[in-house]
Amino acid sequence: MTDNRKPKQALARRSFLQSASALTAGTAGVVAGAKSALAASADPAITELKDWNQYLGYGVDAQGYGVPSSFEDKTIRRWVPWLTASAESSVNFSPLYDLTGFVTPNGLHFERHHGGIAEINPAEHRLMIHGMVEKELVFTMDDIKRMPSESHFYFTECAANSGMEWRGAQLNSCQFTYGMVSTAQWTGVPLKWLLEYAGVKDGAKWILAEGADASGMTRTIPIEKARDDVLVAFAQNGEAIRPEQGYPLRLVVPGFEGNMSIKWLRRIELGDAPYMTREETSKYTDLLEDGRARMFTWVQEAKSVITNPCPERPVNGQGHYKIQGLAWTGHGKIKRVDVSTDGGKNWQTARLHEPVLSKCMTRFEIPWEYKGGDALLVSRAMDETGYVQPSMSELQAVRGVNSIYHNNAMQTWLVNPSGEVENVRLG
Ligand SMILES: Nc1nc2c(c(=O)[nH]1)N[C@H]1C(S)=C(S)[C@@H](COP(=O)(O)O)O[C@H]1N2
Ligand SMILES: [Mo]
Repeated sequence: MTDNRKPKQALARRSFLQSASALTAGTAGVVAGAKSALAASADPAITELKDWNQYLGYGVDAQGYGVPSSFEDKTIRRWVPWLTASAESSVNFSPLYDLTGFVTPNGLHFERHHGGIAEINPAEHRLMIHGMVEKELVFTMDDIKRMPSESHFYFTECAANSGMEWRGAQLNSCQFTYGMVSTAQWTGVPLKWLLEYAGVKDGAKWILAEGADASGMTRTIPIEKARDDVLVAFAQNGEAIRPEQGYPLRLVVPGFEGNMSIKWLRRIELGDAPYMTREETSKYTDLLEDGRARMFTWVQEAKSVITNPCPERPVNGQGHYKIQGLAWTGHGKIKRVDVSTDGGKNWQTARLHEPVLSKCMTRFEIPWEYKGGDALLVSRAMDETGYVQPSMSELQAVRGVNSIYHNNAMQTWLVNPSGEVENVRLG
């Protein structure tokens, strides 16, 4: 992997045992709950001298771009080959249970493409603004980067996240049922400034955004939203947007269904009526019981999921754990998350990790003692508008069971006596 490996040389042994025992004393309260704390003298991880403590490590990274520890090679995106016809029009799900905080590392952000990942040379990329504007504009990437910019943390969730679960628990997996949501710090130029340069003509009510990929993805966005918080982003978590996230330029439409955040953005047209594209008529509509379909259901409503424990992260015997997970809402900030361990009979309010940001994922956490037997873990998010995440039966009462999109119902994980965790439906 690296080409600057040197023969290993013995180093003097560092005196690290003292600091190890000081650490144990400092965390005694927490450790008291641990199942079996080995005495230091009986623990080979402490008593045996390891290679990494005796020999020089590798030199500075010769490849120029760091990668995670080789011990973390199971922390990866995964896809379900039978779910879609091809890898070019597919989904790669984020491993939510291996993440901490609320930022999704760039290599683990979920991916959803309709025509594969476009490989765009930024020198040949342009953004055109035309239609009902005073002057039509064409921007190079250099033009965009010279303009004033802003950085914001926003979640992106595909409207089809948890879409397989409408009629009952399907996949026994947190990754495949919830992994189409991710959060990044996006840097770019607020779209409202570009629209100001162009001069919006009276009567312009809608914008059409179009991607430069093979799918030529197009979506209509109301002008009020375009003039609010939409970003024309060129960076993601401090570096250029990754190819799979829309390099070199994408739209970020905070709080709205992910489909509207057009990647590989090349064109914005202003008009006086919605454009009724495929992605907002045939797709991304919600078929109701009476045969009518809801359209333009943009906002991703409050939703939460327990990421640990979960089917991929079972419980290892009785004892003290923390239940943690993620909550988000397209309407602003998460106000509260309640957690139940008995299927919703009793609830406790979880602690939210700061900062709690608008239209961004929020991490919640609560201590839990598993006393054996069956436990039914549920989380319920509430947002700053007072909206409370519904149960599946409440959601089905208004939407029926034909929908694919916008399933934000509460999720239940059943912890069974062996410690395994199962995806179950409580109603
Ligand atoms: N040009 C273009 N933009 C696109 C798509 C696409 O296929 N092409 N997929 C959309 C969908 S359905 C979603 S959910 C989000 C996913 O963004 P991500 O791949 O960065 O997670 O991008 C949206 N933008
Ligand atoms: Mo999507």
